[in-house]
Amino acid sequence: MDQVDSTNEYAEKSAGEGSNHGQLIIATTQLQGQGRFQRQWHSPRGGLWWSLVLHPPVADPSALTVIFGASTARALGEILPVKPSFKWPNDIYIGNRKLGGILLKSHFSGSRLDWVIAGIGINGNYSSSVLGEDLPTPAITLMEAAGREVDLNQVLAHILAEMETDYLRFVDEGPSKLINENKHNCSTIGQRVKILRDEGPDLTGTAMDLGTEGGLVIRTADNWTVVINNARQLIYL
Ligand code: BT5
Repeated sequence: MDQVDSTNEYAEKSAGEGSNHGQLIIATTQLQGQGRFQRQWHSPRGGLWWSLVLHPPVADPSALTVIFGASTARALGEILPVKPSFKWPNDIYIGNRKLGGILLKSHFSGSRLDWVIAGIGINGNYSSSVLGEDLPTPAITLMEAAGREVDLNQVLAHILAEMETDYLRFVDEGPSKLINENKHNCSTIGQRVKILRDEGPDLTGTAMDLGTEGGLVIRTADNWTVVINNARQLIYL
């Protein structure tokens, strides 16, 4: 589509009406792109904004956020002269600048998983200055990372191919091997972080590892090891 409020919202409606596994919704620009926790996602023309409808035959799809973060970072690393990393749980970074993000939405009937929407946004062929001054973390675009305009169709095709490989493995063998193989590229590991949670108090510690299900393993100052599965915000200290 040329323009849509949010490809995720569109894909959710479409999945609710019975759209097939593998349907891809892609838009040139989004008027109300969404981040996590109702945060706004800036989606100017020249970026890659898409959502994929999936019907995974699994009980718990939550590890797909980290898995798709790893697939996307790996795919982009094969195209760009610099290698992106993924930050737990859902960000793609180059150095300390945010290139893109992932928004996973799951829908259950009782305990049965109906569908998952994997929404991905990557800054493309524009200068990050068009995103405005209000971003808490600096942004970067594919054009800035590559030093020239990039072919967005080629980038998308490459990311989707890596996602598909990882998705099929996830369905087949679960998350743990994939996470283990990709965690060397998770730049959260080794950092001191503060985690703001909806359930439970804030937590400060060092990110040690990714858990087998995609959680973040934190060692606190008093030497407790805690696995975090949900965080409203992760602050790097
Ligand atoms: C994310 O949320 O990083 C997930 C973003 C997912 C966007 C895709 S685009 C296709 C699909 N359709 C949608 O409507 N959404 C998905 P979060 O971790 O909550 O980060 C959001 C924060 O990133 C914002 O509060 C801003 O600070 C910052 N931000 C917003 N737009 C940005 C951009 N274009 N580049 C870098 N940072 C941005």
